[in-house]
Amino acid sequence: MKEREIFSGLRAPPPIFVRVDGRGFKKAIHGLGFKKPYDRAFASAMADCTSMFFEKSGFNTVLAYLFSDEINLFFTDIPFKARVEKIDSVIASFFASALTIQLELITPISFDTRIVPIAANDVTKYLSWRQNEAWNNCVASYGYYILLKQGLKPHDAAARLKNMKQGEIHELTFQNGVNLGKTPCWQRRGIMVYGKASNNHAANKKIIQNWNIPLFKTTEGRMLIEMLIGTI
Ligand SMILES: Nc1nc2c(ncn2[C@@H]2O[C@H](COP(=O)(O)OP(=O)(O)O)[C@@H](O)[C@H]2O)c(=O)[nH]1
Ligand SMILES: [Mg+2]
Repeated sequence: MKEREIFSGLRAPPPIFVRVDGRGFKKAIHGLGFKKPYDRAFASAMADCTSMFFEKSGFNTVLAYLFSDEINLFFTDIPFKARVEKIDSVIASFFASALTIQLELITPISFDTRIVPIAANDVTKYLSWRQNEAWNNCVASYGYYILLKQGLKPHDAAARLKNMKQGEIHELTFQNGVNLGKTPCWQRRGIMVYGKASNNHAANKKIIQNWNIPLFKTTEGRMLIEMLIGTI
């Protein structure tokens, strides 16, 4: 019967990103009392899960970038002979377990994962794409909750937002007391987690959560990434 395990030979040679996303988190975290659209406690729990991943998963993670319910993990080497089934299932279950611990949940939650092969010199491009998504997400979710506050039904708020240009959403939030450009950096740009070798000893890595990251498309952002992936 072993020969029926027909997917076990599928491999994803590094370098790769693994993108982890909470499944149906709109519903899953509803009722836990998190502030909308952003709650620092939720972001903190996600960042702490990511720190736990660095410390306790046994994976050798180069860097992580997260926002909302999404975590991007970059690897240049991978255990399990890089078997896709192992990578996806172990990482997804690690995060589900970690978040359950962090939030003391009593209802099961799940994450999905996907593997994205990315050459080292395209890491910045990939991260800029995700960071742009974080920013679009920030604009849209503030706009959405302001429309709800104005009395629109969720369905109508979503439809209205779809027809608005970014500039119009900025104007709408501004008129309602939210200057999107002045919202906390972690909401606009996301959060990074990475290891910092202390005492010149790679095994002795201190895990850093950086809540004040640059834009990846700037020189400062590129330099941070290049420093972490060791190309400078
Ligand atoms: N209240 C609250 N909800 C959040 C926060 N961050 C993420 N979420 C929720 O997580 C969802 C993540 O989006 P997405 O993955 O597209 O939708 P999903 O299919 O419901 O997981 C958002 O729509 C929010 O409902 C937060 O800080 N506070
Ligand atoms: Mg999700």
